[in-house]
Amino acid sequence: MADLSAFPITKRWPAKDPSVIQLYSFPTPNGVKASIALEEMGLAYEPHLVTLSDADVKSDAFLSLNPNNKIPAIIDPNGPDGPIGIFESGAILLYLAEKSGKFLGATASDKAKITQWLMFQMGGLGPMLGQMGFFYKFAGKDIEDPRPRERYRDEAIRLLAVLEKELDGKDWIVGDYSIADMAIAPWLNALEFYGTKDVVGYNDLKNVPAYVERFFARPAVAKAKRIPDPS
Ligand SMILES: N[C@@H](CCC(=O)N[C@@H](CS)C(=O)NCC(=O)O)C(=O)O
Repeated sequence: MADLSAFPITKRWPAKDPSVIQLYSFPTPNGVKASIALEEMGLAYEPHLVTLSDADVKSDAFLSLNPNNKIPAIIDPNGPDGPIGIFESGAILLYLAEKSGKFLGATASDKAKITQWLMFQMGGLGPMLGQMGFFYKFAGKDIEDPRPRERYRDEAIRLLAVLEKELDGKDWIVGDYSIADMAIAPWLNALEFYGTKDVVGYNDLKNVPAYVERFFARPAVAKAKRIPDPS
């Protein structure tokens, strides 16, 4: 039986089965990337609900696994050299894809392209849409100066146009479904939550909405999008 006692987080969120991957998350676009990957790859795991309140993500227990106080994070008791903790959703996707041998492309070129689009999400799509959400739905909406709102709106529109073009004639962003899709599609879905679909002209697009629908119709995705159960 794996011993996870070296990870202080397991005191606050105890592992029922320490022999399987421990997931610490909340079902946001970044959080569900990890649960979607675990479900799609058929890896055994145990989800723990870590809310976005300071009492959870900024607790000493959570910071011991992710000093950057953000979900998702995992512990793999069966890492390459023994138990390993990992944070940053993109790093988790790459790690799980390498571990399972799935969704990272069949060739070195596919792998490079999948990594490229994963980075596009991590460095562009996610941060820009997240900031747009702040300025349209959350505290930023009360700021009178329209420039931050317009800046993130315009960047979101530009990024959506990039994806609309890339997805022309394709079901998935690279080849036959990959961790790049697991990163990108949950973020596109966040436009609904932010109430910004009209603002960015989402319904005037063709390929992007069809892609998001295709993604959420996958049984593993439909299941994982509420893991860990927030209720
Ligand atoms: N780059 C990080 C971002 C993760 C992130 O922003 N997580 C948010 C929820 S989507 C969070 O935990 N926020 C809590 C906080 O910042 O206090 C990743 O992709 O894992």
